[in-house]
Amino acid sequence: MTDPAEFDGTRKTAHLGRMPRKRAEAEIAHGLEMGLEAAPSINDRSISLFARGSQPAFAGINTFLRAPYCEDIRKVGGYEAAFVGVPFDTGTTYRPGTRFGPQALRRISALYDGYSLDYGVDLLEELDLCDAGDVFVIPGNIEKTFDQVSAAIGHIYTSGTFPIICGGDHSLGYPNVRGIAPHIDGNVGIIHFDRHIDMQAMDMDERMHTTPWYWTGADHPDAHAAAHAAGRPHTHSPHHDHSHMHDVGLANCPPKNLVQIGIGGWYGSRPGTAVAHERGSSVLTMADVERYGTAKIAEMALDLAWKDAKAVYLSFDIDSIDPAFAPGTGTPEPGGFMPREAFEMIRIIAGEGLCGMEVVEVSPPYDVNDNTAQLACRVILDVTSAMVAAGKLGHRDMTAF
Ligand SMILES: [Mn+2]
Repeated sequence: MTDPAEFDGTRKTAHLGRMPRKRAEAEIAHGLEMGLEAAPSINDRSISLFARGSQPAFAGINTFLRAPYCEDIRKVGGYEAAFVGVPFDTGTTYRPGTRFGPQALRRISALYDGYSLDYGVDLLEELDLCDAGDVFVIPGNIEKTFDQVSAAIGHIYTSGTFPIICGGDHSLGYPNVRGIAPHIDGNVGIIHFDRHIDMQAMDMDERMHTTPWYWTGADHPDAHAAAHAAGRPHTHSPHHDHSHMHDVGLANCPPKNLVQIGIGGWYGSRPGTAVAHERGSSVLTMADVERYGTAKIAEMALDLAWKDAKAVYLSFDIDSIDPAFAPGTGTPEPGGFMPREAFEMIRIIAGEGLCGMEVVEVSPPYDVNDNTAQLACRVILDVTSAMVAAGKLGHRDMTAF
C-alpha cells in the first residue's frame, strides 16, 4: 500500500505548514507603515500603496533575497549570515563581465520568497540574513583588491557572521580564503567545484582567475614573497621578480585538503595540472563523477576536505554547471554538471557545515534569461538551507525534529 505519510513532500509540507510566519507578518506591517495604505479598491489590505516589501518581485530596490541592507558594516555581527558582493573581474583571462555578478544575483533573487519545499526550510524565518553590499574593489590593481577583499571578508567572519561571497571572477578565491583561514586555529579544507583546475602560479605574469589554489599551503616556492613584503628574511625563488605580491598566506590550507570536482575540458587547466600533481590536491573529473555517482563523490569530498581539518570552505565556480544551463560565464566549458547533480552534491557537503562560501564567475553580459544568475542564486539558497536544516547555521529549533 502506498502511504503518503512516507513521502518527503508530506513531511516537509507539514513542517512548513506548522512554522509561524512571524517575519512575513512583520514585513507586511512594516510595508503598510512605510508605504501607506493601498487605494480603497484593493481588497487585500496587506498590500501597501508604495511597494516596500517582497512583492511584487519585479518592483523595489533589490538586496539579496530582500534581506536588510547592512549599511553600517560595523553592525554586521548582528546577523547570522551576510551576502557580500565583490564586483571584480580584472583577474579574467578571456571574456570579462563578472563585475556585474552581484547586481544580477540581487535582482533575480527578488523572485524568491525564502522558503523551500525541497529542504523544508524558510530562510526568512529561520536565518538572520543581511546584504552587506559590495567590497570597494580597485579595478586597475589585483593585489590591492586582494587586500581589500581579505580585510572585508575577515571583518565579516570575525564578527561571527557566515560570509556568502558573490563574485566577481575566481581570482577572488585566494583573497576570500585569506580573509577567513588565518582566524581558524587549525587546517582549513577547500571543496572546489569547477571545470578548471585554477592552480597555476601565474597567468600572464599576474595572479589571475586561473591561480587561486596555487597559493594553498606553506610549501610553494613563492612563499618568499610574503616574507619579502613583510620584511622577513627570505631566500630567492624563481618568482623573485614578483615581489609586488602582497601576501601568500594560505599556510593552513594544505593541498591535501583541497578537493577539486568537475575538472576537465579543453581550456586553461594544463599548467595547473602539474602543480596539482606535485602538491597532492584531489582532482575529480566528470569520469569520476559518472563512476561513483554524485552522492558518493560528495561523501568522498567531505572525507578528504575534513581530514585533520577544523573547517571547510566551499568555492563554487558557476562554470562547473554545463553552459547549456549556465551560459553567462567567462570561460564556458561544455560537458559540465546538470544543475540537479550540482544541487545534490552541495546539499550533502553543506550539511556538514562550512566556514564560508563563494559563488564566482557569473558574467551577466553573456547570460540568457538570467539563467546563470538564477543558478548561482540557487546554489547560495541551497547551501544556506542545507546548513539551516542541519542546525549548522541560523536558529532552527532542532528539538522539534
Ligand atoms: Mn572555471
